[in-house]
Amino acid sequence: MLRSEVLLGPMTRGTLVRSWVAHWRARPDHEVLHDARDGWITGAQLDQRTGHVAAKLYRRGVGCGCRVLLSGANGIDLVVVHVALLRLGAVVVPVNGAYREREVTHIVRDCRPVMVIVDDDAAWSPWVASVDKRCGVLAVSEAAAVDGNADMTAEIDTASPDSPAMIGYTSGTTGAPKGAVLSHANLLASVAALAIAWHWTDDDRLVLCLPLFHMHGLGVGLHGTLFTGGSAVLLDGFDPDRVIDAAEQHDATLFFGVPTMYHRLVESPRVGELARLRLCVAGSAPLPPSVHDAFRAATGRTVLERYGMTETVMLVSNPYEGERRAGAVGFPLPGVEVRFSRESGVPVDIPTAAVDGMAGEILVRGPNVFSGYWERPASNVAAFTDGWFRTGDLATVASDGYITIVGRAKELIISGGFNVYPREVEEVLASHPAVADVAVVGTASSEWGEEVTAFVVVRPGHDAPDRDALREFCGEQLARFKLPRRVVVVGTLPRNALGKVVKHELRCPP
Ligand code: MCA
Ligand code: AMP
Repeated sequence: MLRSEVLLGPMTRGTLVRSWVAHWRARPDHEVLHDARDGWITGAQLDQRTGHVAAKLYRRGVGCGCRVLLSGANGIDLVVVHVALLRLGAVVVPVNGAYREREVTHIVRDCRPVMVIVDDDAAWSPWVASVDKRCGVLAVSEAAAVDGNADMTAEIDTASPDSPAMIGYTSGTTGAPKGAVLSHANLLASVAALAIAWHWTDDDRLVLCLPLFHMHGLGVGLHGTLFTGGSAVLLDGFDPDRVIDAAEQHDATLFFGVPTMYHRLVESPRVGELARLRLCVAGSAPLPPSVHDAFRAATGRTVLERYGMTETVMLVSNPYEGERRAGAVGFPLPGVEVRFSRESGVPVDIPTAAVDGMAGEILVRGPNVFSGYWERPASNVAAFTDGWFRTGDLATVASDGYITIVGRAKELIISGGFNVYPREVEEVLASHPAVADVAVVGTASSEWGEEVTAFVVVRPGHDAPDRDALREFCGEQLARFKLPRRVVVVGTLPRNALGKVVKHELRCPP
């Protein structure tokens, strides 16, 4: 048996919430989470408050297996509601608060939640009602409040490991956002592997500014903190000074961020102060080696880059001990198996790929891997081959086993760690009266990694719309991070014999 299996086995029995509750009861006075409004909350307080909120939500109709959309700024209120829902056995559907009507109604229509809990409940109420009038809409602050009814009880912490805990909306390799269903066991296995790989313990304290509506902030940052029994300082947004101040004031040991955050940190004159941290982890998009090197030069700390996905949580990581190689993502995490599909159709394992050095699509299997997309039987057939999930990411393996992501076989732009599906932006742009044809691609950007760029063919008889006009038009329907940062007007789009746009032939003017 592999060492990792020996280590991972006992840690992954039970469910995520039961592992958290065990910590809170073992160390009731331990300060677990901090936010600027409420200060620290202890394990005992979290246990009591999440139990109370679970009972309150139960009385409002949220039961085991019910889907609930959750969206809010990072803070203890949001965490209390998230944990309460998981303790109830409800299925949390985390959603970006920047989403507009089109994006929200797609998700509501798709997963049919019984309740939507969101910071901006006034804005979202009519959107939700336009799909389902019976679905309740509640502000996060209201849901998280303790309302004095001490008699409230509900059956909690009884969800089985295989029951669904979260549905994360993502595009998969093609198409519109669909819900990746993750079980309690999937989420537990993921953080158990990270605790081993990153030597993450109850002595650690994380500065957590990643949004809690994506897997990086939620499934890694928050769940890992609660699983290890450590603590986290929650920041409601990213700013280099706030991260550095929080690390100092709270004696933090860990920071997790997307490459755009590291890009901004290395530009701060104070970045050297992050030398106090034990471990800095990057992921969600490739960390440019120049940023990796600049961070090390300024702090003496070597960023540990890892690779993950909503459907699998974390997959591959640079080693904690040993070389953290710039530009590479490292080795499969404990319990995770990786292989590569090849054009021949015959998949190869890591040693074979390390010998031939050829790129292939990463396939993955393990206790962390989701079971499929919500109500998408056709997508699920395409997403799995012989039980292995197709990531849509292309990688090579070096002779010493380090995996490097070299590209994507899926249509996806990653801007500042947020995913943008070109088709979604194309559909909105195509509905503009002056746009005859459009293609959206990601172009290289030192700050954002990739920038949303639209190539537009103007409809005869119309003036070419400028960038700001198109952004405002799209902003009615799409979250602002999806709006094109560059617009290039072209005469025609290059198309192949099947009429499909040949995107790699699109070139931005210098
Ligand atoms: C904000 N804006 C963006 C982005 N973020 N534009 C493009 N790409 C972005 N990522 C726009 C806003 O719409 C706004 O535009 C303007 O920038 C300023 O907004 P602000 O909120 O002040 O931006 P910021 O605070 O500077 O945000 C940058 C950020 C943020 C902190 C890097 O994007 C962020 O938190 N990214 C992390 C995303 C993440 O957690 N990804 C993990 C996915 P306007 O002025 O027009 O309104 S999970 C995943 O990928 C897997 C599992 C994995 O491996 O981790
Ligand atoms: P999401 O769909 O938001 O879960 O984003 C997952 C995708 O982010 C992966 O399929 C990769 O394309 C990308 N990704 C995550 N981490 C890395 C990394 N370290 N290097 C390159 N790409 C990454």
